Amino acid sequence: MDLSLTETQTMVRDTARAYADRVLAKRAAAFEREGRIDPDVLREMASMGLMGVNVPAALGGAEAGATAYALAMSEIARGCAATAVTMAVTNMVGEVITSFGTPAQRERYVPRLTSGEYLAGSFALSEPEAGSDPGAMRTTATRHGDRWVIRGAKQWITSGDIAGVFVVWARTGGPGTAGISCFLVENGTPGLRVGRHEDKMGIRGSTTVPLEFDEVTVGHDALLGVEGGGFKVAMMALDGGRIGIGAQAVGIATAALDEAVTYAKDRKQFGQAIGNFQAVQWMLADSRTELDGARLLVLRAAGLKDEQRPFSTEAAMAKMFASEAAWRVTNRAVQVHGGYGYTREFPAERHMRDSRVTMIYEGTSEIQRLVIARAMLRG
Ligand code: COS
Repeated sequence: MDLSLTETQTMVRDTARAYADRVLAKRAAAFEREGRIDPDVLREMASMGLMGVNVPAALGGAEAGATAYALAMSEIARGCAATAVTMAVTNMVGEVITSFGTPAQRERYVPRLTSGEYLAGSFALSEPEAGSDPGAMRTTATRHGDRWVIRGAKQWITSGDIAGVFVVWARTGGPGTAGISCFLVENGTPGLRVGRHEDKMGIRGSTTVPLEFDEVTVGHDALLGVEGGGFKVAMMALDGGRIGIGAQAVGIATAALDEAVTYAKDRKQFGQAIGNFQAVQWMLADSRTELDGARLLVLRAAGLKDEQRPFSTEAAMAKMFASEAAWRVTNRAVQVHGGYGYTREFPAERHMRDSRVTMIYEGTSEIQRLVIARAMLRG
């Protein structure tokens, strides 16, 4: 098994790593305090190819593949988890339009996402009554001649206030997953109303908003993929998205563990560095091992995606394991810091709060287990 990286993968990782160290790690606490990410940061990331890592160069992407994307995602998350999720969803939107869009849709939207002309893309699937079960969505799109009228509400929409384009799922047919279609809706379309920011536990620099669709009218050319095929578009996009969230969890945990190691070497109690105590060493050793396991699962899923082999189950395993490992690793990092870990003086508590959502968004850990078990039992 060859775990070495290609020249392109190394270059993309190193670009993201340098930017995380030079800019993001220093500004993450301020982004959290202000509840927003500096738009110039998002534009700079686009100019470095980070908003379309796995998108063709012809559409402005880096065309570097899924593994390079996962590596870059971990590095950006190591610097700032909120910036990383903005990048994750924007990349996912760029990829889904590239995969399912018509040539006109691709040319209209993808270069705007990859260039930073749009600060972000948004993925509008979840609803107040349809989170883990998107097949129960109530938002509808009704055809009137050559136009579609969208009515309903979406919830938990990452970057919904700054996105240039939304991928929106709505019911165009009967009940269940087969009655769902997917549309591209531009920001500023009349009737699309953005609600107030959610007051979240973590990733507070990334905005999360509800959306209301009050007779939002779009042309027939806004349909992404085939009528009734929207649910599969969502599932396939989420398969790739889950690699990104697994990679984000790895990045957050890496930051927390690095800080725990530094602290364990510096902090003295009972006349010596606390890193000399076995109780602390075991926490560090467990964290390092779990983190490497998480990283390998993420890279395996990304590698399968690069080889265009099935990766749905592997992506679910990577996301579930990495997000749960990140929770344990960040929790231990707080513990190593003792009383200081519980204060905002050290970033350990932010990493712990930031990591928590990776067990929830783009499919809860419970949904990942369901995906994994179903595939086993089906086989
Ligand atoms: N790729 C392609 N197609 C897929 C797929 C995938 N990964 N997963 C399911 N499908 C297809 C199925 O093959 C099925 O097709 P047919 O009707 O042609 O047989 C269709 O989609 C419906 O699948 P299924 O019956 O399994 O749907 P369920 O309603 O049981 O839902 C889960 C399956 C639970 C996996 C899905 O609802 C899910 O992922 N939920 C979590 C949603 C989520 O992540 N939300 C977060 C939003 S973004 S923050």
